[in-house]
Amino acid sequence: MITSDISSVLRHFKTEGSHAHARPFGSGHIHSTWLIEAGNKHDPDYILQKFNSNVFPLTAETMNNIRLVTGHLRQKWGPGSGFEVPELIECTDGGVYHTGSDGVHWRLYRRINPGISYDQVPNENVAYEAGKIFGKFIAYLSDLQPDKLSVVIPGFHSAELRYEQLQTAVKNDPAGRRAEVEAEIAFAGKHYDAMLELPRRQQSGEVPLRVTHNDTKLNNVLFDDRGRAVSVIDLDTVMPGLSLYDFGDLVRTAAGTGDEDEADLNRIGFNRALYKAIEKGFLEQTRHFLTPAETALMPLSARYMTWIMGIRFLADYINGDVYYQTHYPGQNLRRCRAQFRLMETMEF
Ligand code: ADP
Ligand code: GN1
Ligand code: MG
Repeated sequence: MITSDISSVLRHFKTEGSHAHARPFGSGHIHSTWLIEAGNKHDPDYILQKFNSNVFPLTAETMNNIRLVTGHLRQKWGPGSGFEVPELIECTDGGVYHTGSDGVHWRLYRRINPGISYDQVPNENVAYEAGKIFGKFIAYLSDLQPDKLSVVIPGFHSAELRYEQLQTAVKNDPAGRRAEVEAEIAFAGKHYDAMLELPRRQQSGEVPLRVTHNDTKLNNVLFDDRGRAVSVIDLDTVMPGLSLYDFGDLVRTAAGTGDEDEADLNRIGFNRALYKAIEKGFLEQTRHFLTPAETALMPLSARYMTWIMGIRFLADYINGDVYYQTHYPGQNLRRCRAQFRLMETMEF
């Protein structure tokens, strides 16, 4: 079944075939996503997204970044390469997104099929493949000048900015939740100085700005049914960044045990073999151009990104769950606690 609302959005895109079903899809925290299944098995399926302009207010710039990056990747990751570049479907008016009369933005991708995604890593091969495809992603974009891309979320992975945002949340305490999370606020503060090592090494020039993905969680990689990573999706945050952000966030999501919102903290642990598999895949693609500091700081980057995500979930909990999609009360706090436990268990 397809509701009339979804049908009327789809009408603005140049699609092929008929559409039989639409159902909520994936486990992203930002956009609302539906899988649009074709009426006939020879026709393509699509991925429809209601774009979150609260998180990405620079919609045109964000979509333009995606166009630039997919265009660049397509030159190297073309047909026959075994990789699939996400493909935006053009609108009937020639644009790459449709704005409804209520101001809501929509976009449509061709579905990468089967396009298997994992919220938790099932084995070392998946960890290795994910490391390799994100390494390849940075390598293939290394000849695209970072300043060609718009900075769509300034300070996205800045420890200073994220810590300041946490302090603002704590000070204003808009949802009256502060007293409940004093231990987590203290944990965030205890590690702040150590995290500043990364921005310091960036300022010194030892760690360069590159075009990076910046949202390299494991479920932003799609796999085929033989366990090969075939695509990198969720390109909204591709902008100037550090290779270490990409490596670190992948380790956060693919080298640990337990869900991102695991309630039983005893189930959270860091798996060094998975870490090594990610590192192997990533370095195979990048070691020839990474600077010595980028390689040396890889373990720190895993702690850094896990800390950043922990404090972002914490700030959102204190703010009353206004940023991330949540499915039950207290989910952001659970996510925060799980990140902090993971960070504590990381040994390299
Ligand atoms: P969010 O920013 O909310 O995480 P994503 O762009 O990651 O949104 O999409 C959410 C989910 O939809 C993904 O985790 C994936 O399962 C699925 N998905 C997105 N784009 C595609 C695509 N082109 N082909 C197949 N699945 C996709
Ligand atoms: C969000 O879009 P998604 O679910 O892949 C977030 C990331 C966080 C992640 C935590 C734009 O990613 O920064 O790491 O949740 N994306 C944005 O799971 O804030
Ligand atoms: Mg995603």
